[in-house]
Amino acid sequence: MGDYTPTPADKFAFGMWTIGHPGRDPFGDATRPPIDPVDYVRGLADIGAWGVSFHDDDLMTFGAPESQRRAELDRFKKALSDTGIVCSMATTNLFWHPMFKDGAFTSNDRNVRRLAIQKSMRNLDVAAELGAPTYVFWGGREGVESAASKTPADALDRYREALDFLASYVVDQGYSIRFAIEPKPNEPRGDTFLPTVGHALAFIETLDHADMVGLNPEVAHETMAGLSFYQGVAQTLWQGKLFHIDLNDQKIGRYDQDLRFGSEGIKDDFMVVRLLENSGYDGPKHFDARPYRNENGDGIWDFARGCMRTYLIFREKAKEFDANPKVKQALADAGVPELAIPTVGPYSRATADELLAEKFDPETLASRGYRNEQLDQLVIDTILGA
Ligand code: GLT
Ligand code: MN
Ligand code: MN
Repeated sequence: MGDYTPTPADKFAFGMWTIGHPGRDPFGDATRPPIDPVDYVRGLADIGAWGVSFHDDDLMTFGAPESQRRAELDRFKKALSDTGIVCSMATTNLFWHPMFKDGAFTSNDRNVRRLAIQKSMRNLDVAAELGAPTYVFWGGREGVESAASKTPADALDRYREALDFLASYVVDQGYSIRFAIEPKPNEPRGDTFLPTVGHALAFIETLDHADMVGLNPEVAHETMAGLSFYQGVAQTLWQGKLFHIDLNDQKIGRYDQDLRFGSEGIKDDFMVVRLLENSGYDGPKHFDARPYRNENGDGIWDFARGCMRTYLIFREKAKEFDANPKVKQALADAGVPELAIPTVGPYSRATADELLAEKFDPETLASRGYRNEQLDQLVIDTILGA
């Protein structure tokens, strides 16, 4: 058994709003003080993390004079260079200020929409300065409570217009930044546009710079929608669109809980880690979670260490699973390798005729057992260390 101590080579990253979340919720005020961004970056380096991500407003006071914003940014940059923590992702806060109450890129107010694009352009400049390779778009306020309040096709047109404009801005400025859309079904809006991985993947295909745009799926968000995060990430990888990932945890059917990674859906989480490790995914393992509201002091760092530790445990378990001869046999018994064999191959008149002439015995086919119970028990045995 490893000691599960993370190192920067593991590429673990945390958002500025995660470990430092003050514990505010819809029913109660902050339970702990904010952390100075410089202390935050030092803390990340101390626990063996590699990267940090930020919203514009996490670093630079919204609406403050340019000189103040520059000073705030420079302090942060110095903390990065002092510690070696990299800026792994940036994003725009398009949800906190009351002006975004009707949406940002999809607000019915054209001036709010124009401001939202301007705010994103300004922070793309900062992202480029800090070397962030990925820019996330989480449309927190892009949605409705009253379905009649927006024509969905117009909202999607405006969403696309914003992303097309911003992608062209990135190209025009010569930045090496890719976009990652983060789907979420609801909260804070009653219904959100681009609610799931599937909706977002389909939307991306309509964009001018579709090749520059991928996804940032989040465990909690797909789980809220009642979907398997594992299957969502798998299809995202299959489509070459896993540009970033938000790891956390969530009980199904609840509000967005943003729990410590690996603390709830242990089986799906194990499968996700195995998938990421076996897929060659080389991006950040980014934790978008927050400590329990009743933590403070050391407790918030316990939370951060826990996210990474559980990932590393799953990584070791995944290797153990794949190396286990019993698992290899169980995979074969389940027919897993058989699914990798093409069914009919490319179409030709000859392959079509061959298939049409083939005789199948439905009774024989129906009588096959797939030994999935045995295979799944090995997943459980591995996770539980039996
Ligand atoms: C916000 C949200 C997250 C998003 C962040 C990016 S901020 O906390 O809950 O899921 O990833 O804007
Ligand atoms: Mn979330
Ligand atoms: Mn997220």
